Amino acid sequence: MLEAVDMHDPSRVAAVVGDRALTYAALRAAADGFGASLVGHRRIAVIAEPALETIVAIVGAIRAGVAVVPVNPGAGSTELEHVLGDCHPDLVVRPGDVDLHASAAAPPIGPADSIAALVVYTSGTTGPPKGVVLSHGALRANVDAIASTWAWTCADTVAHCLPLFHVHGLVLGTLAPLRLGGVTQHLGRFSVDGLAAAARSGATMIFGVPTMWSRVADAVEVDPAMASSIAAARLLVSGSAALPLSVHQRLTATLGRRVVERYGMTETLFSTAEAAGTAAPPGSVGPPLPIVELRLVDDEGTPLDATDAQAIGEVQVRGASMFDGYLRQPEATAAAHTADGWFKTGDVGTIRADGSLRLLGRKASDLIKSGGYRIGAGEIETCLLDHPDVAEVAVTGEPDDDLGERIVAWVVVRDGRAPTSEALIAHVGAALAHHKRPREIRFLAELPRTPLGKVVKRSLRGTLTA
Ligand code: MCA
Ligand code: AMP
Repeated sequence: MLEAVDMHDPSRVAAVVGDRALTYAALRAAADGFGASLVGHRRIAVIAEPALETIVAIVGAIRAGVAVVPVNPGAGSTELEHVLGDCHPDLVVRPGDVDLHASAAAPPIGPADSIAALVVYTSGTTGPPKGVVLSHGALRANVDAIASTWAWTCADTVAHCLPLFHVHGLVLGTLAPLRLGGVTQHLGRFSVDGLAAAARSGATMIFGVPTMWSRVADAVEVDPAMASSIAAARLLVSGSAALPLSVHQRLTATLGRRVVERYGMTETLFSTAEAAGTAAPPGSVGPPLPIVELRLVDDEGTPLDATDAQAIGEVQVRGASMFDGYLRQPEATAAAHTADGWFKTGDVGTIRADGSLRLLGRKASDLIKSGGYRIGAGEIETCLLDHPDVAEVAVTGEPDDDLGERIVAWVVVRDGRAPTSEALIAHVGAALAHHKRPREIRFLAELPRTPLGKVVKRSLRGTLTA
């Protein structure tokens, strides 16, 4: 997947994080120096701070054929223990462990396509996060397909401020430009100023989640100079969650440019993308990439007529960029696929007459998308039930203008206890990741339940406006 790094112009800048940069020659030397230290290792965990050292460690390991588990640097104790206990890394690497001046005698021999390159942890509806195993071949096929859709070449610089522990920031924002010989520029922390400055200094592509684009819309509407800087990039891309129509329209009006959408999932990598310069109606996430087969099925799993633009069903995907399975979880892997090998995304959509996909929602209401992060309600419920003051809990994702959905925890406290919201939010933050903290705690005397005892989350939502 990253053998191509050897072929790129050594004097060209490869990676920029904040105000530090590495050329291809420096990246290759440091990455292969690091990779050479991993002899005998199968899998390493990398605490994925946005830093050049993180990029060097990940590139070095991947080039050496050692799988990388990128870990959220803000992971709390329970989450970290789970991830490290589940993937058994041979080594846990932090940025301070990586020497940017290391070097290796010779480049490693390119690993086979079938070897695991990444294991990315992501939430499901129940239980703790699962490790999604992605091979070199899947990454290569996916990057090359999306590059052809976007006419993405070594002349492009991608600017972004996405986390490096999910595939949006890591695969699309970082590894793809390095495979293609272009530049990956990470701003460290999200800021609209930073994105505008990057575009002024030559960034040609800007990648973000809808929450970022919504904040860009707020900023550019009151700052025409910032608007023209951002509009100078040739491709503005939104993904990881639905871009609200209003944000799409505001950006088009202010920038004079359309933000294009693409759709993906940790398990499938990127499945659809609008081509640069297309004029599809807002809400379209584009047609399937050339290597992706996509279909809709009804509730019984029967495929729907692909030419029927009215048909609504679950999106199923297969092709060369699919994951190998959930790490050490063959049952979960099998349950996520049909007998004939289609991956069940859980997303619901329609296919327009022009072949592009339009997403309408998800089958499971227990998966929350907040700020572009995928969060399982069950993981937060389990965590809150560990708190001594909590008797019962239900977690939901409520509509939110900025985040898409915000996490709300509905809590019944134990008799005689009176925890504060802050204490419960801090409890989740210490155990899980910061973005899994509920934004709001609602205390209730009891949870609405069916006669069989199942919580009726829909009725909880009704009480928000009451
Ligand atoms: C947040 N804060 C809180 C709480 N939550 N304080 C108290 N209680 C809470 N519950 C604090 C934060 O710590 C922060 O404080 C401040 O409030 C603002 O937080 P927030 O609104 O979350 O803003 P943010 O921290 O700037 O984050 C927004 C973000 C972030 C930058 C958009 O959500 C993000 O990076 N999202 C990207 C997710 C992503 O990459 N997903 C891709 C998955 P302070 O300022 O003091 O720190 S891959 C995928 O989906 C597929 C494959 C695909 O298709 O891409
Ligand atoms: P994750 O595995 O964190 O990558 O989350 C994948 C999920 O994000 C998908 O199953 C979708 O529900 C959602 N998603 C990704 N891209 C888009 C998009 N462009 N529009 C709507 N939802 C999206």
